[in-house]
Amino acid sequence: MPYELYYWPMIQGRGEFVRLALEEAGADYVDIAREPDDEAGMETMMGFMGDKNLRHPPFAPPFLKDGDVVVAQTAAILLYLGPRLNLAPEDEAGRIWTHQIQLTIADIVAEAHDTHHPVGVGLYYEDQKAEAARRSEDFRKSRIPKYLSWFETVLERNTSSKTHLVGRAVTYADLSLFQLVDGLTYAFPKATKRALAKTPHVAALHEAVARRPRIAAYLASDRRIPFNQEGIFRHYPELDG
Ligand SMILES: N[C@@H](CCC(=O)N[C@@H](CS)C(=O)NCC(=O)O)C(=O)O
Repeated sequence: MPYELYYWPMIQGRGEFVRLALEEAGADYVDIAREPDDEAGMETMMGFMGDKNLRHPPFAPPFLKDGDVVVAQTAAILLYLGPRLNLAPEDEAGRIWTHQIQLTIADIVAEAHDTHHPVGVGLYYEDQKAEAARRSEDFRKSRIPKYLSWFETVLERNTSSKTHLVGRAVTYADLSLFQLVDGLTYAFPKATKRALAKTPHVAALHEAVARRPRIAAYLASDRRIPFNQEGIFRHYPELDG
């Protein structure tokens, strides 16, 4: 049975962290809302979310279905998939450390989203531009450097490898840090370039993940949705600097 990923079909968004793990592992999976008849896929996804018989209803996409198991929340999905896809350490301490890193990535992803929607998720960007400018200035000057330097420290302190966050083999956390750096570079090219100049291990990890054969093939394929102005990482030139 293939894994079933449920996520919005037009954006990378949070679903991308799951897609990257499935792609790196060469897993058999179906991106339900992106099937050739994507309207039917969307209907299936929305129907699933509204299913009153579901004991564990997802709050929001992404969610993963593996047989009878349904898991939502990006970090929980990766916690579930990690050992199954051989993308997490075998020991419990290593797994919980990988999960902590993923949760920290989830934190900055939420902050990146809030740069363009600081007042309300349901409001247009155009209706919160002044607040977005203030929020982005703080994000650029304080939050991007703080988070990236923490990832740099994690890489420096990994005694087994300087190109992996955990141990000596690739984990889903490495793939997610790649995606975070890719997204920040798209949204805030100037600020991210400055931060990456001070975090060379993070920059090297980003390049190393992009060169992994399955990831490189995925990035070059039409399965990789281009960044756009509907996703989490949006490029508004006025918010960068
Ligand atoms: N903490 C959740 C957040 C899920 C989430 O916010 N999903 C977005 C798309 S990326 C969504 O569809 N939200 C709908 C809503 O919040 O009403 C995760 O990491 O998966």
